[in-house]
Amino acid sequence: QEGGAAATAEKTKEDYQKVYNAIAAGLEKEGYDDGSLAPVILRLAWHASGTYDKETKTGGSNYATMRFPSEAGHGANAGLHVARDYMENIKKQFPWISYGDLWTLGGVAAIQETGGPTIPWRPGRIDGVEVNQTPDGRLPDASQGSKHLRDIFYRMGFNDREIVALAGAHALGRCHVDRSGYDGPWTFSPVTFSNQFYDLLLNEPWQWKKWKGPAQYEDKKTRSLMMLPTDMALATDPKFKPVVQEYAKDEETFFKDFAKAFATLLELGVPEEQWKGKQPMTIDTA
Ligand code: DDH
Repeated sequence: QEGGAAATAEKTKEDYQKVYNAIAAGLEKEGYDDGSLAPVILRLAWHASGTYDKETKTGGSNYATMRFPSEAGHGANAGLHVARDYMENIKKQFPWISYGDLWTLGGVAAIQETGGPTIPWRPGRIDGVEVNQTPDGRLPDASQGSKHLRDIFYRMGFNDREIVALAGAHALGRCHVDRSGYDGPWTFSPVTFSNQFYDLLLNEPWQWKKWKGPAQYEDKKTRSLMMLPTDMALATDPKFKPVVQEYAKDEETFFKDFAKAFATLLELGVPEEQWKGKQPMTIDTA
């Protein structure tokens, strides 16, 4: 017997480590943004998972529905073809892995390979069909404030502390005018995972950027960094702010909380029986 269920049932940690290593091997890319594909690959994992709605149990990472034109075309997903195209090459080398497992494993690689915490991860997602796509509007809108953040993240099942922890991913990457309309990186080292986002958010003086683009903040001193209105909401909301202060001071606690919340995010929408009793595993850095 070749291929099919029999072949996928036998996969071990070593098989997933090989996929991870292949993803990790190509992350560095001279000439692209800040020299790494890790941020955009992380964003793919997040947008594939963050569509989850706990009431209807729809959306999430299970079906990898961003493969289909409708969901790929949602405004929030602009630019993520860069990450999906990269993953397509990995899929050719490991055709047995589901897209949901592949994309979420990419998120794990993006965090771990840029110096972030170890993210517990397990395989079990299956490829869905077009009717599994979620409607537009499930991912956060950067122009809004605290209420919107809570509406969006409570819908996924997260609490206030987890909202703040997950937002620390903006230590990585940047905004692109031709994707979201916003412009610039959040931190001075956008290819290193750290707690710098919180420190800058609290301790830099910020001002509204004067430009024709959407309302965003820039740092007064260098005018090279940015914050979205939703990022700034974390520093002003009375419940979010103490957590921002805690993470700005204590990177270890941030790493611990981020790893837990991000691992949960990556599993949203996957029915329990699909894990087949398997516990999350640890994949080593490449
Ligand atoms: Fe984000 N994010 N994000 N984000 N995000 C953007 C880029 C990146 C929001 C809006 C934007 C999370 C939360 C939020 C990453 C990871 C995560 C951009 C710019 C916008 C806009 C896109 C572009 O122009 O290319 C908003 C709003 C929220 C929120 O309200 C909470 C979370 C939870 C994560 C995560 O990974 C856990 C990453 C990485 C990027 C950088 C992408 C890149 O190409 O670089």
